[in-house]
Amino acid sequence: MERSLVLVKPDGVQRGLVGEVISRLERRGLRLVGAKFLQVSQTLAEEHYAEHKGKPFYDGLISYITSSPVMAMAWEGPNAVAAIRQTMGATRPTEAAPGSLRHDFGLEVGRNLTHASDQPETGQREVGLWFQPEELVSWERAVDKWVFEN
Ligand code: IDP
Ligand code: MG
Repeated sequence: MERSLVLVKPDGVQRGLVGEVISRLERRGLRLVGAKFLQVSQTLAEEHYAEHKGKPFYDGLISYITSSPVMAMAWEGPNAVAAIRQTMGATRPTEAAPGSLRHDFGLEVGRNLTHASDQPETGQREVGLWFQPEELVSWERAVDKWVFEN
């Protein structure tokens, strides 16, 4: 089953949107497999955002993600990565589709509320970076057969 890392970033936590994010993902039919609330270390932030090192917004991005606690989660489902990125909306809130989280709650790219993995392989890697294997729960829901075709 495809997995994605989802972060409610410091602005989302400070604005009381953790429940909103979880609610939208649950409503979509995705299955939660791990969750923790943490203050992100400099090391974890740099590893997580390694692909952006050297970009003009990199330093601001690292200070943003380490500025206040985040809610880190692992979610799974068929096409989980694409589904979750669609629910979050485009990186820039003013380009995000109406009804998406970043559209409905955001204005600026540097305060865009959430992170979600961008490819299935990234999802595997990022879930592995943020969670120990024993922190992830494999489970089934009675409703799964009504949400997942196979
Ligand atoms: P994503 O979060 O939608 O995957 P990425 O391009 O991977 O977007 O960028 C990572 C994060 O870096 C974005 O979510 C946003 O917080 C921040 N970011 C991206 N581009 C800019 C920018 O031009 N200015 C400020 N922050 C940016
Ligand atoms: Mg990204």
